[in-house]
Amino acid sequence: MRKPDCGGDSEVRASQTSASQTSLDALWVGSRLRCTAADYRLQRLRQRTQCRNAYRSADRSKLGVTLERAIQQPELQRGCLARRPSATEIASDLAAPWGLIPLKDRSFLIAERDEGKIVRVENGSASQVRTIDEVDPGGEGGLLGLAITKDGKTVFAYYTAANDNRIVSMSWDGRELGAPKVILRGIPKGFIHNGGRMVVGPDDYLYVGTGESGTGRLSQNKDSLGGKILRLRLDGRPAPGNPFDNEVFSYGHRNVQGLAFDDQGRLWASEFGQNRWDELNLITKGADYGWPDVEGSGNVRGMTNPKVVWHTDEASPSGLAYWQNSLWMAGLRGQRLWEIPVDGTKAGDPIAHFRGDYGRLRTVQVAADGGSLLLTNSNTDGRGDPASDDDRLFQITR
Ligand SMILES: [Ca+2]
Repeated sequence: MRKPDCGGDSEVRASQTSASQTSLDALWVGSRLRCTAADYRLQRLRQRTQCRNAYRSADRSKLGVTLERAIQQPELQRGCLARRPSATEIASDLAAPWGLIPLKDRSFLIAERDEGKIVRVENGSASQVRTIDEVDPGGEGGLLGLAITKDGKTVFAYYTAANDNRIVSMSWDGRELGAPKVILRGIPKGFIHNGGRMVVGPDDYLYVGTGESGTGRLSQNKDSLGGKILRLRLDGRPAPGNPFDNEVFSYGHRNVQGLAFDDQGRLWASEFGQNRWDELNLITKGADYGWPDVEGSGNVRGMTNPKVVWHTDEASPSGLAYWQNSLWMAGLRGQRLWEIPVDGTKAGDPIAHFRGDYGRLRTVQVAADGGSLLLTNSNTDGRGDPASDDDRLFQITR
């Protein structure tokens, strides 16, 4: 761990000062680092990279929220920490939002998991545009991911039905969603691990993250749609060139709820671990990502290791987006937005943002104009501790 340069006179007595204390003199405490937040004043850390390195190394050493709070002080936000994102609430009182489509007119389509409803959020208020009657919510299932074609005319929805998980397509004219048409059925359904994330790739195919529905052996069964990333034509048929002559694009996954393409067209996926290791994977056609034989990294021939792993209490990742040369991953149990800098096929040290500020975080997407991120929390999903105005949609800028 690199030690931040706190200056020669910074060996200040540490104490158990509350994280909520607003004074810049608030002390933050670590087992190896002892200095005051004041040491982070801009005159001491003028170099942005130096400051970011200090922050990262402190974060990695698990010094806790106190340092983060200190860094959020207004005086410190200017200058070196101007790279820290900020969140603005743009809608509230959503019900377990899951899929999210940012539209060009700055409105949003949002899937409400347990209601089976797709709502449009416009100027801060939500109105219903479609209910999908077949949705059979329960556990982690319900109306999950949404995706839209590049021409903006077709919307896809992934949901849990009575006996399976399904994908439908609907026409979209900017006001109304047409009748849903099932384009794929037979994705294994479970009380847990239903996957559900979808994205239309740069190749105009629909990529779908699924879950093994609580039955680990499905992940290695190439004839099962569970525990996979699927690649489909927009009418639901397997994409040409798929490795196993079916819908499967990659396998050995446990529960994929995050998919994002980077600016070079590489596909990244976030995946829930079981007890120890959540994963960020770089996805290649036909590769085996290890589950259920390996959780996290292992040295098993023929199995692909993740690029980054987290303890499950720090992440439990759902949504994933690529923005400003980083991947952004929403943590449910981890209650933070992870930023993972990307350099080619390499993933750098993750940086935590908004730790605990908004509770469980479900979905993160790039805005239609690319200028910001959209983020939802998920405290009304039965596992959270909702505030009176949860769940909410935030715009993230920096
Ligand atoms: Ca794996």
